[in-house]
Formats: sequence, structure tokens, C-alpha cells
Amino acid sequence: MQNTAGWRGVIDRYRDQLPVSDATPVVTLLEGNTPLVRVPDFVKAIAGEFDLYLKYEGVNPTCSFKDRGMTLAVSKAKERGAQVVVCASTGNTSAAAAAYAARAGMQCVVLIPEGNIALGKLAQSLMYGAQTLQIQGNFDQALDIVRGLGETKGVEVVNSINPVRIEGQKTAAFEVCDALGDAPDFHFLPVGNAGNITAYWKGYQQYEEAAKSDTLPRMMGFQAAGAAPIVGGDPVTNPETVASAIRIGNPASWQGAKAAVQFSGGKIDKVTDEQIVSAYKQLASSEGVFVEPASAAALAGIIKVSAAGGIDEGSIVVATMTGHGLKDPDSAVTYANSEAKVVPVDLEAVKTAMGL
Ligand code: AN7
Repeated sequence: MQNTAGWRGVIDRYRDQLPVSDATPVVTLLEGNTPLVRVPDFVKAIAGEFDLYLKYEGVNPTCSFKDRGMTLAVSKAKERGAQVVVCASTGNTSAAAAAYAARAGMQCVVLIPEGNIALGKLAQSLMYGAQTLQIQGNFDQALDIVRGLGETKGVEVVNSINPVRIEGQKTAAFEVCDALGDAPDFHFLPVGNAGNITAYWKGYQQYEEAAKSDTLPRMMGFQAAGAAPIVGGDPVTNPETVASAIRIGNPASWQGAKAAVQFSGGKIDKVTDEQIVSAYKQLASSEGVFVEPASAAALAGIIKVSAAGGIDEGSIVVATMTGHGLKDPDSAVTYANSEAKVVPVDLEAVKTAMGL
């Protein structure tokens, strides 16, 4: 579905809903237009009685939803004459920033928590040619430094504290409504810095106000239990989770997330690493959809809410699969239920290994 004929990226598609003008140089890698994959076998396996669609953001150009916000952030940075874009990141924002900066012919500097981003994301930042700085601290500390850099002339911060990031990311909600003909009943997604839940809610509201959809979904955000500041009500100083993308203790869009769940009648809850890993494996093996662990937090959330009877029969449910599974090969190899057995170059040996 991606890059179908005539698709020219999210700015082109949703220009009238975005803060761009004819003077904005559009920096795009043809992000967006991602598949909405129905996963009935997964729902059956968890004894659900609803329709579940996955917004598979892993097939964006840098393999995460961040490309939607980054096309806008880098285009606006270029329009404003910035030379350098900078961000703090748990890995996906930095991959997207690095790619779009390369595309724009701009410099990029990324601050990542030392030893705590997935291998594929590190590879991306290095390959796209960003200056990659491993901060000897966590994401929240890196973001504090980036806030300090924001005052520097010629430097544009492309974290979601830059409001145009949220503007770009809201286009995913537009696509969901366009594909389904209306908003779903529930929208589940993982929550880290809380920009995406804020963005989806904004997108759903705008589409309803513009009469392009009739209803609003309940927004259901899930944090990892070891990094669940919004659930607990206080920042977490040392967040920990297997889902390194959402290892965030003091989300920048905390208030946006609170507003989204309050006004939509949804909630923010948490799931354990064990629940995340279980959903991560189950989705890949039952539906052929491979996502990174953070994305699986949304699925673990669906399992939790469904088991508690919180999803009515016949509901239309959408969950955002925020990043591709190949982003984090170490987690995949560690948690997969099988391993790659070594066999001699011999037909009989292969047959034996196959149980024939
Ligand atoms: C796969 O890349 O914060 O709640 O620096 O990479 O909008 O932060 C990533 C976040 C979910 C959480 N899933 O989204 C970053 C970063 C994946 C992610 C989230 C992230 P937000």
C-alpha cells in the first residue's frame, strides 16, 4: 500500500489541515498511507468479539510513525532557515530526524541514552549521517539538554515539544477515518513521551469538526509498568522497560495525553514487560505482523481491557503499531520461541531436524 501511484506524502495529501504554505519547501520521503491490517485471528485467540485493525506504521520510510511529524518539522525548519536539527530520542525520532535532515541537506545532531536504544535505530542514525551523541543518562535528561539547545540561532529542535511534530502525526488519525469511513470506537496506542496520543486526538477532533467523520474514539494509552509516570501521577526518575522506545519517565506531552483520555472517555493504563513480550510474540506468529516491543504495549493493553470486559461486542478497534519489529533485532532474537538450529549439509539430517 505504501507509495501507491500518485502518493506524495502526508503534507501533500493533507495540506489544507497543516501549517504549511506555498513558501514551505516540502521535505518528504513519501511517508504515510500506511496499511490498516485487520487481525481476526489475534482477536479470536484472545476471545474478543470485536473487530481489530492495526495501523501499521512500521512500513513508513524509516519504519516508524515518527516520519509523519518529521516531514513537517524538517520542512518548517528549512523554511525558517535553520541549518541544524537536533533531538533527544529513544531511537525512532533520531532515525527519522537523521533521514529527513539528510533529505533536506541539513545537519542533524541526535542525543540518545547510552546503551539504551535498539540496534536498528542506532544503525539508521549513523547511516543517515547524523552526529550521534550517546548521553550518559536517560531520555528525559537528554531532552532537558535539547531544550537548552533550542535557544541557539540556526538550531531547530525536532522533538514533539516542537508543535509541528504533533501536526504531522495527526495525519494518521485522518488516514484511519478515511479508510474506515468514520472514527473507530476505541483507539489503542503505546505512550512514551505522549506526543502521539496527543496528535491522534487532535486529528480525530479536527476531522469531526470538519464533518469528515461523525464520531470520536475513546483514546486508550498504555505505558510500560516500569515507565508509567502518567499512570502513577508522578515523574519516574529511573524508568525501566524492555520496550526501550517508551523508556521515558517525564513525558513532554503529559497534559495532552491527560486531556485526550479525559475528553474521549478513555484511559491511560500500564502493562508489564511480560505482557508486552507475550503480545509481541503472539502477533508476529499468529498474524505475520512484526512490530517492536513498544508497539506491543498497545496490544497488551487490548488484551488487558478485553479480558476485563471493557470492549463491547462488535466494537471497531484500531491500534497503532508504531514501529517495525526489525528496529530491535536483539529483542526478537532474545524472546523468540525458537532458535536457529545448526544442521550438517545432509538431506537426512535436515529431514530429521524437520521431524520427517
Ligand atoms: C515505537 O523516538 O520518544 O508517546 O524518542 O518509538 O509519542 O512518545 C519514541 C516513542 C511508541 C511512544 N512507539 O510515542 C523517540 C520516542 C514507538 C516509539 C512511542 C515511541 P510517544
